Amino acid sequence: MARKKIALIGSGMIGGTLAHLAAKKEMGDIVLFDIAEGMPQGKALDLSQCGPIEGFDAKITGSNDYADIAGADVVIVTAGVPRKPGMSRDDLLGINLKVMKSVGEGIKNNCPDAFVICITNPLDAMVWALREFSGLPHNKVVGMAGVLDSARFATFLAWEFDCSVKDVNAFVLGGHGDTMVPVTSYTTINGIPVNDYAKIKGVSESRIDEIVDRTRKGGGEIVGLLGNGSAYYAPATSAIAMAEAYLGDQKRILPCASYVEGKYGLDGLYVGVPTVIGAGGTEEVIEIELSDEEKSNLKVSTDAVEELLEACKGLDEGLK
Ligand code: A3D
Repeated sequence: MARKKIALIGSGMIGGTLAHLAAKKEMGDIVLFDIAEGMPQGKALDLSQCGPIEGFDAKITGSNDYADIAGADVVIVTAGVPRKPGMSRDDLLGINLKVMKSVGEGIKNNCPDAFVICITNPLDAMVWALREFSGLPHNKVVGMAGVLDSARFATFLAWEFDCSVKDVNAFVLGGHGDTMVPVTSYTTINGIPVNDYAKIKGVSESRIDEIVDRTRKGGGEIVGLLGNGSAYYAPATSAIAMAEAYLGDQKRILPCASYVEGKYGLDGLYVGVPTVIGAGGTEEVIEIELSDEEKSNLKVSTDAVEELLEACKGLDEGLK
């Protein structure tokens, strides 16, 4: 059986980390694409030389030509600019929308059967734009955010309870911004609802609220500390989990920015919801019962995404 082909559009901090992880896991051969000349080729050469030490045979190449992503099975998009301290994700809208146009067209012309995972911010609007520009079906274009946001929530909870991260199943819904909705009613410590476990461990409700707040601002905390650029290790790890779910037809239920039509009272919007990922791409959006407070928090978050999308559609007209 031929090896799978993974195309990484954008070979910066996340792109390079994605390539390393995908090679180590031998997910397939890897093409690093970027507009910066020499950089993807240099990273590909450097990463290839990890092969003899780490024992992988994945072929890694760098390119500035979209023809080289032809026939890719999975495309992960990080092309664009990341945040600088003081910038919100939404500040990136205009610049990254133009980038999504060229990337979408590159995918449409070279690998229209791929499963496409978008990471570029502002995420919920960029995944919508990428779908529009690529013309791929909605079930083959998805955004990575919820896996990362849930991992941040799980990390902070594991630290608080001094328990294994393996036992924390954390759940975050909504847009990838400060209005995201960490859902405590579906968050468990090995099956024990987090609020019950907090009582057992003597952790106050207000402390859980602080952890929820830190999760919402988790990306900004790292931007502030790095001083230049944004998080890349955990974002790359999250997208790799989604790519593996697709390539292995794993039917995992992962929180992703999926196209929601009809469920959660939404009508044609990309936003973070629990999604089954298998060989069919995003195969199903799972609609869960929410409390009134969670519903109203989700509404605030989806309203913010809708507002951003309207701004995006206005700019999009200018690109036609
Ligand atoms: P960075 O290291 O700057 O890499 C981006 C790369 O994109 C650079 O190498 C650029 O040369 C390249 N690029 C720019 N324009 C184009 C183009 N038109 N075609 C191809 N390549 C291009 O950034 P990064 O890897 O740290 O972050 C990438 C994106 O991910 C940014 O938009 C971040 O905001 C976003 N991000 C999202 C999350 C989520 O959870 C959704 C988390 C972290 C970062």
